[in-house]
Amino acid sequence: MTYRIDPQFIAEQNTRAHQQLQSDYEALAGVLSRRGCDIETLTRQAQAFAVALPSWGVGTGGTRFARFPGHGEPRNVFDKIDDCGTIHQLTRVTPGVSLHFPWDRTTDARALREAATRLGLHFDAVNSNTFQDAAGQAHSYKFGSLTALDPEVRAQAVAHNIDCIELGHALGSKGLTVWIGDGANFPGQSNLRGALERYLESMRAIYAALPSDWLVFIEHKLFEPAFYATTIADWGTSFACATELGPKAKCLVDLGHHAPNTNIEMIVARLAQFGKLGGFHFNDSKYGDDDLDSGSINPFQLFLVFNELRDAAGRDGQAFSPAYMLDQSHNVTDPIESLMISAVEVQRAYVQAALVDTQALSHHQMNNDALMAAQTLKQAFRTDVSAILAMARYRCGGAIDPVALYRASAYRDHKREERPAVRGSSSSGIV
Ligand code: LRH
Ligand code: MN
Repeated sequence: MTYRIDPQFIAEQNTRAHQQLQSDYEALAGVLSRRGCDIETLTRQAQAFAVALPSWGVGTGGTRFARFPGHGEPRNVFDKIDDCGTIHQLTRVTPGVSLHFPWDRTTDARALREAATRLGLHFDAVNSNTFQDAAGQAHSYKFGSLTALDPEVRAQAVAHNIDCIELGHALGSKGLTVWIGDGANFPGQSNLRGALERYLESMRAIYAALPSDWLVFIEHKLFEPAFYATTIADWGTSFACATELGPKAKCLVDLGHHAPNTNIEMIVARLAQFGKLGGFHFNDSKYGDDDLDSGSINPFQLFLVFNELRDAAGRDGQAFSPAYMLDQSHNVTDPIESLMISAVEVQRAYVQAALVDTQALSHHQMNNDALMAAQTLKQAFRTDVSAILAMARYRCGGAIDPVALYRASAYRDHKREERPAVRGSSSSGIV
């Protein structure tokens, strides 16, 4: 039996915090009603919001320099699902888990699916991995995978992606995310057009293997591990390829995969306008692909992304349902705490964007009143919606204060007992 936080303990902890929450909630209700906003509508929207967890994010992450594992690290995909279950139990906003193969490979898909279902979880898009050589692999990806010059290497990479689709299908997933590190470190090392032609040839084979109700997400990234030219380096290349491949191919925006100061919210608006915005890997960064906690460095950017998503949803209605996923690496915090806080920060940006007075905004825009248009957005961003987020958790049986409750439960200590450290194990994925 693995330790689970007792729902009774959650109820007891919430009882202590509920009175304060109720008064904060009523105070916010007053502020919002003066703006013509109904707090109950916003709370229902918050309850309906969801962002998927990265299975590879519940183990301690690291860099190329070092990784400092914590206690009670997940040892396999079942431990990872266990921790994802606890994050959803307390936040009620993360019912989906995005798996990564071969890191999460299992021979018993049924048992894994049942374990997830018992924890109220389902599987979101799965991720292939042709940026590392797996044990026993016939051909190396040192010089690329889907773009490799050697047709046997490309065939191996295509076969791996089709294998991910089959395993994902058995787990109830409906999407495949393809991020490749393929590229060059020297000018002249590879023919840039040739590489992309080989990429499209490989992706057509993967696309042909997609079940009818599946999507494939193309994830662009400016650099790393390639440091001169990356084959799928930006949204333009991703968009061109997704358009070339067909309606089941969409673009995935990882917030950390752009040059510093890139206007990511405008990329979101563009991809949404042309019906190719498939999903997100939310995180934050200061310099490169830092994979820091969402909203921890630039929460205004996260808000502006959701402001564009609000605009797109207003235009495209139900047809517009991008996949929301976190993709982070937790090197110095307890991954469970970071993922809980990050999921709530993404939910916060979503609710703040719903607070935008769209009538006033378009009025100021139509009158070229730049200052008042900017202030209209800022008013929504400056609104502290914490009471709405906490009430949404409370009404869904979660924790009013997830991190405080998690620490009070001593969950990590219980896992330290259950999961004796395995020296040198880095099965969780990142480094
Ligand atoms: C690449 C990336 C990709 C994942 C990997 C874990 O940087 O963002 O989404 O496969 O991180
Ligand atoms: Mn990513």
